[in-house]
Amino acid sequence: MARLFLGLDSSTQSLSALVIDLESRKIIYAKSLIFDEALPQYKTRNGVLSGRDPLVKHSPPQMWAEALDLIFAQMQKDGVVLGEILAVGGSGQQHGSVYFNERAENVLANLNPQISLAENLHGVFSRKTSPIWMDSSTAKECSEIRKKLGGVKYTASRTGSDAFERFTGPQIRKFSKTGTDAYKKTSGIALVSSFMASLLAGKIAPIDFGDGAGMNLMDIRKKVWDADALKATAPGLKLKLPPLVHPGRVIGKASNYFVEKFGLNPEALATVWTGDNPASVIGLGLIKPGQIAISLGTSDTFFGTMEKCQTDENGEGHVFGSPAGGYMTLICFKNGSLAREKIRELYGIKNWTEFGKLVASTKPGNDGGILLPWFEAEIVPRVNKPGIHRFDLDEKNAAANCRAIFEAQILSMRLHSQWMNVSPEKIVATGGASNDVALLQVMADVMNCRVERIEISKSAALGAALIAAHGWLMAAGENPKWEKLVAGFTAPISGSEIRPDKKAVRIYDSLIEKYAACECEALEKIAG
Ligand code: XUL
Repeated sequence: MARLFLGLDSSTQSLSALVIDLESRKIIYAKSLIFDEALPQYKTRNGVLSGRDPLVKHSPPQMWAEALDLIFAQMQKDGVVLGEILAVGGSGQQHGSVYFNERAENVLANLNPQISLAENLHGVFSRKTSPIWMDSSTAKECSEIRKKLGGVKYTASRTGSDAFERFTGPQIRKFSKTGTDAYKKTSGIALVSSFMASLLAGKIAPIDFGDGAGMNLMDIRKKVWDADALKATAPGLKLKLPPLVHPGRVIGKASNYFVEKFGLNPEALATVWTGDNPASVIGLGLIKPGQIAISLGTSDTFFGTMEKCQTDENGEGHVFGSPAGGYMTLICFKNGSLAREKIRELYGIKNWTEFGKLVASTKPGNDGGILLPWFEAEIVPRVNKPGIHRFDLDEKNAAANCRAIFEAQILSMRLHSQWMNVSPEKIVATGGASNDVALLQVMADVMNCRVERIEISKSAALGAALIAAHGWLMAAGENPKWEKLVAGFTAPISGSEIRPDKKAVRIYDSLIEKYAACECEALEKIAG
């Protein structure tokens, strides 16, 4: 008999639903709904409201709720057997926050299936819009919190990350300073993940260790709210936050709203949601320490699992709780695909095949030529003044510059992930640029480990479904092993494995020092 679990992923631009059958180990349904297209009345662009201040990025929480109605209706229309779903879980874009007033609890407990979720939620928000992870308007609040917590190193070792502009604590602090009355009227603060879980469960849902770690409010080692961080952030904050728990834990039965309206199984369990990155760790099958994923997108992200909590003294990387127990790390490099494209444009190279040919015509190590491709302000290392820097590299040599950008990006990942103390056993490459074999070969050689490709598009929703299945099995008294649970769902693309070349590995082992020195020199020059 089939055992079905539903995973939802509420991301910046869309809401995705994915159903797995644990028995046949198959994804039996996957669909996404793009906010801008399906809900134009909210007037978002890529899921985000445009305001006067370009640093401020908010989204309407009613839109996320309305999308939940639409995706359930779509599943019903597509014949998904909602009456057989055993548990529903989910993931949300990290760091975004939703603000409830005292009416919320009662409204959630009595959701009326005759009207929409958005209508049900009318009048429960103490803040109309939700700041999201793209918001970078809280630099002042970050430095205030960091100062109160004793600096970068201490903030990172305490909460898993230095105070970052997109993190929830600084967003809450800004709200408490600028909208004092509305802050006072706020009785509950949710993350995007726990907000969506609250709708499913019909009660205020807990926040999980994975997403909770992206707030600068959780003690990363003890996994409880950190009293000093709460105090440094906003008055009376403890009372506004739900408990912190393990992702996938059962909250209770799913709200009757979904049973009556869409025919969801009345016995279906609502489980605790997590952030999209912790969910992707599961959806990509990164269960054992040393399993790393590199997502090559607009920005490049380096993430993976870690057994013991190890934080970054320089405050560049993040540590979150992993749904599989232990920890996960995440390092975000802003100059990813956009920087690669800039080099392609700069040298008038037609396409990526041509680009790859030029890279292949040069030698690993590029005869010592180094490029620092900070076309945009960079997060890691922190660079506020964009610019590109060349060392022993002829600007006119197109082929050498093509190799140089690939090498710089991967050498930077190696250098800036050293604090994790994890030697990668395998790297899973995902995202648009992971089709590029030349780039993956540089990755295998610089990192000295095998690289496999995997299709990322639904990894967060898949992870969410697997986390829900884990929670359901735990509640049923079983103790499922994560490796067994993900088996079959997270296979790499067949024939995609790339192995390191021993000679090239030796070259990069010595080049890393020169790369680090070049970075220091450029950073000093920028600092003036
Ligand atoms: C992670 C982060 C983003 C969002 C995107 O720290 O800010 O990856 O989670 O949804």
